[in-house]
Amino acid sequence: MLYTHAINRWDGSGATVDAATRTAQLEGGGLLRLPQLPFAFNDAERALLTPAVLEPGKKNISYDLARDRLAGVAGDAALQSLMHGMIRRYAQQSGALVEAMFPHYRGQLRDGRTSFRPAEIEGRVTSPKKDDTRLHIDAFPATPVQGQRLLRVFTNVNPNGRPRHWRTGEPFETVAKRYGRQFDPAPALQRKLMQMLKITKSYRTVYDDLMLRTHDAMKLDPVYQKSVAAEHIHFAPGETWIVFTDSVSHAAHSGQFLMEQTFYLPADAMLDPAQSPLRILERLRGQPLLN
Ligand SMILES: O=C(O)CCC(=O)C(=O)O
Ligand SMILES: [Fe+2]
Repeated sequence: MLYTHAINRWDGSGATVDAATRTAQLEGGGLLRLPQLPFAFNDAERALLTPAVLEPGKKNISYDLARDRLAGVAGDAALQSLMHGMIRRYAQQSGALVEAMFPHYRGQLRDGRTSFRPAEIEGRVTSPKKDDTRLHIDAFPATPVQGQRLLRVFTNVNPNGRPRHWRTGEPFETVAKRYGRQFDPAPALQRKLMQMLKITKSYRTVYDDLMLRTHDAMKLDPVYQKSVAAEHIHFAPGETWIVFTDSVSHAAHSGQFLMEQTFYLPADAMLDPAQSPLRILERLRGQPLLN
């Protein structure tokens, strides 16, 4: 479901519905679209709008607000500093936005990575599992979330009027019934070893394992990709959108120049934790999954 909101400032003002309604839309698997919330680049920062700012082999520039660390930028100190200021501002503004829009989550959201994506998606060659033009739910091999939600804010910053073309697919519970119910997770010892060998940044729980298998199975199933009901969305430059990408099936087909901020939220901090992928999978499989 797509819900359009009139919010037009990063402090959340311009809203026409109350916070509980917004939060319920988000938790129910909705994508909240804010067509009047652009992210402004100043005159100097417009020089950053080129894939030439990427280090060779990288598709994103990434920033860690907690550590104030920028990665993936090719360029001299002046360019690094310009990039740093721009991406840090996006991290702070998107943080202020979600705090204002979802007061229920205040104090519970943790900042994840911020990214700037100056490369064109269409025609990019990647391995099937890394191919985000295929419908998927987000789950990352090296970064277990241990049941936490992945809340993400995106803004199209394309300077040439080009939209970002997405598709969104079926609800999480339907995806989970199709895939997440059938897998046997890897043994705990193997997952423990992956942590010890630093293949994963923390312990990959059964939940993380099942989410990753679901992510891979979706992407590796060409019949599913072709036949599943999905809605096309074209986000114009100047639009911002917010979605739980661990539960909302999505694919990004084309577009260039995007800002993105990830937040982690404990499942139990939701208004309705029963709608979290963790609780849905636990219910379908009849067992706790954070082991
Ligand atoms: O780059 C995009 O538009 C979205 C790609 C994607 O699947 C994601 O960031 O989770
Ligand atoms: Fe994704």
